[in-house]
Amino acid sequence: MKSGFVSIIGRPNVGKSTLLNVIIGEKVAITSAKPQTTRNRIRGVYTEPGTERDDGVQLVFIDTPGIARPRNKLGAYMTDQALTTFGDVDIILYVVDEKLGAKGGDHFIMERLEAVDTPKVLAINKMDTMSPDVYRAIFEEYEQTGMFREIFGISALKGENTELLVNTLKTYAEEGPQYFPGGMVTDQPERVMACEIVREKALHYLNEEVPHGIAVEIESYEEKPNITKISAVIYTEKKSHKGIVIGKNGHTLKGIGKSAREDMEALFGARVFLELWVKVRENWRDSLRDLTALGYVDTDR
Ligand SMILES: Nc1nc2c(ncn2[C@@H]2O[C@H](COP(=O)(O)OP(=O)(O)OP(=O)(O)O)[C@@H](O)[C@H]2O)c(=O)[nH]1
Ligand SMILES: [Mg+2]
Repeated sequence: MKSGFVSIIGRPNVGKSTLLNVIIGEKVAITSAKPQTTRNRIRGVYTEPGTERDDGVQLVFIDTPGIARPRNKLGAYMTDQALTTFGDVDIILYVVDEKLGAKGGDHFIMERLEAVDTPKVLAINKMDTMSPDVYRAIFEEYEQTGMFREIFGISALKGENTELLVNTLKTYAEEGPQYFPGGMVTDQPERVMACEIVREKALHYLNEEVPHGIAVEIESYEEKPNITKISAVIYTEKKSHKGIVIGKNGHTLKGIGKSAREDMEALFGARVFLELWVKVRENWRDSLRDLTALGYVDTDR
C-alpha cells in the first residue's frame, strides 16, 4: 500500500471544502458562499484498492479553516487548525482563486509556506470564472516564486481537472500503512455531521454577522429502528440574533430545519425527526469555556 496525508489550505472562501467533496465523491465538508465556513480540520479519505499489478493508494485529505487574521478566540483556533498541519503532512495543497496579494493574507500564508520543507502543490481554483488572461497572470505570478512542485488550474465546482490533480498527488504517496478502512470516507461521527449540516443551512438562511456567531450542539441523538431522533440547539452570540434565527412566525428556523433534515436523511439513509432550539450564549466566540464545550479546542494534538 502507498499512502500519504495532504493538507488543503488557503484563504477563506477559495473553495477548499468544495474541492475536498469533489475528490472524495461525497459531501464530507459543508460549504457556503460566506467566508469562514469550515471551523475544524476535516479528514476525507480517498482510497484506491490495489490490484494484482498495482499497489493500492490511500490519500488522507485534511480540509482546514481559511487562514485569516483572527478577530476572536474562535478565529485564532481556526487559523491555528490550518497552520499546524504544515509540518505534519506529506503534501500541502494551497488553493487560491486570485492574484497574489489581491486580498490581505496571501503574503502571510506564503511566508509560512516558505518556512516549511513540505512539498507544495498549487491549485488555482474557480477557473470557470476566469478569462484565460487572468488565469495566466495568476499562474505566472505563483510560478515565479519557485515554491510549488506543480501548479494546476481547476474548477472544484465543475469537477474540472480535479482527477488530474489527484493523479499527481498520488505520485507523492509513499510505501506506508492504510490508515482507514476502504469504505470509510471521513472520520467524523454522525453527530458531528448533523451539527455541521444545521450550521450550513443557518449560513445559507442568515446574513451579515449573524451566521458567523452561530454554533450548533446536539442535545440528544436517538437511533430507533425506523427513525433517528435528533434534538439540536442553535446558539447565537447576541440576544438580538435569536429572533433573527427564529424569523417571523418561526419561518427562518423552519426553513433551516427542513433543509437540514432532508440532507441528514440522504446522508444517513434513514428517516430523521429533527427538533431545533435557539439559545443565546453571549460572546461565546471569545470564551474559552464555551469554545471547549462546543468542540473548538484542540483534542487530537
Ligand atoms: N464558480 C466557482 N465557484 C466555486 C468553485 N469552488 C468553490 N466555489 C464556491 O466558492 C464558495 C466557497 O466554497 P467553499 O468550498 O465553502 O470554500 P472554503 O475555501 O472551504 O471556505 P472556508 O471554509 O470559509 O475557508 C462556495 O459558494 C462555492 O460554491 C469553483 O470552482 N467555481
Ligand atoms: Mg471550507
